[in-house]
Amino acid sequence: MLFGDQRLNLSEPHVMGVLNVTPDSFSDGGSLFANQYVCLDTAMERARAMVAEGASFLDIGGESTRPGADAVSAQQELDRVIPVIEAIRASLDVVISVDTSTPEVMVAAARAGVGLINDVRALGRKGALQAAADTQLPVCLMHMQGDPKTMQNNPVYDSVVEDISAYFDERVAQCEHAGIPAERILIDPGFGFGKTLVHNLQLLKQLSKLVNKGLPVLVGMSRKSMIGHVLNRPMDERLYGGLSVAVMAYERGAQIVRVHDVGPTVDALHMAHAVMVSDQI
Ligand code: PT1
Repeated sequence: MLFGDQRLNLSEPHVMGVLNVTPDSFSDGGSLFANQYVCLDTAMERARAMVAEGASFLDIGGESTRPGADAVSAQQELDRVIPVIEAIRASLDVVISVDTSTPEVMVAAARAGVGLINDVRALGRKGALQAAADTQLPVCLMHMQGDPKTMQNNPVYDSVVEDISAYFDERVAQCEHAGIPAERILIDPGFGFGKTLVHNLQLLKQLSKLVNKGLPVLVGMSRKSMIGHVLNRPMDERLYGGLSVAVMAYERGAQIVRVHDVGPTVDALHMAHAVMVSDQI
């Protein structure tokens, strides 16, 4: 699949490293906000480290979307993400993904050289479908029930996997209508976005049903509360749980795994991949 000017072979697993440039990021490991200068320096240090550890993508986000997070202005987001995108683009060989729902940010990030638009609101904001179509970049459509502020109070589904599968059928059709062909669409079930623990576990177990649509699947479970709740571990002790679910997602057909701990995840998926292709040698 072509991400801007970089091509990735999605028959192998890929790791997307999280680079948050928000003051209120949910995971301390990714939060880099202090002041403009320290922020850019620290962000670049993290970016270099994640590329050295084998990340194929770096996902740059200027709006926290963890449960309970507040909204930010478009200008705030632009000020946070564009300098980081430009600096990475100038010095690192990696596909840059912009984690945004804001049309102006999509357009500016595309000009600055990103290869993927990652939108947790699946291009649902006014003007987002058109902005994303205009960039001609691939887009990752993530499923979310509700909005970040309130999504975790009592999420309900008839059947979580069927509901999300139907949601993507409809959303992909709307994207195609707006000028985004299916060849440029990735999907993500949105672990932790308006889902109970049981919803998240069922989604992972039955992830193959989403993979079956034929679109590349991206997942993000790194350090999330679904791991914390099962293991009764705080944020900084969820690595082994995260590696377990990363491998399970890959085995079920997910091609891209969004994580904070790039090096360990690259090793885990590399090992899993060797097993998965062993009968094709
Ligand atoms: C994700 C994702 C994302 N997650 C994509 N983008 C976040 N494509 C940000 C918790 O339950 O999964 N896919 N961008 C981070 N959001 C959350 C959600 C963080 C839930 C934590 C939780 O702890």
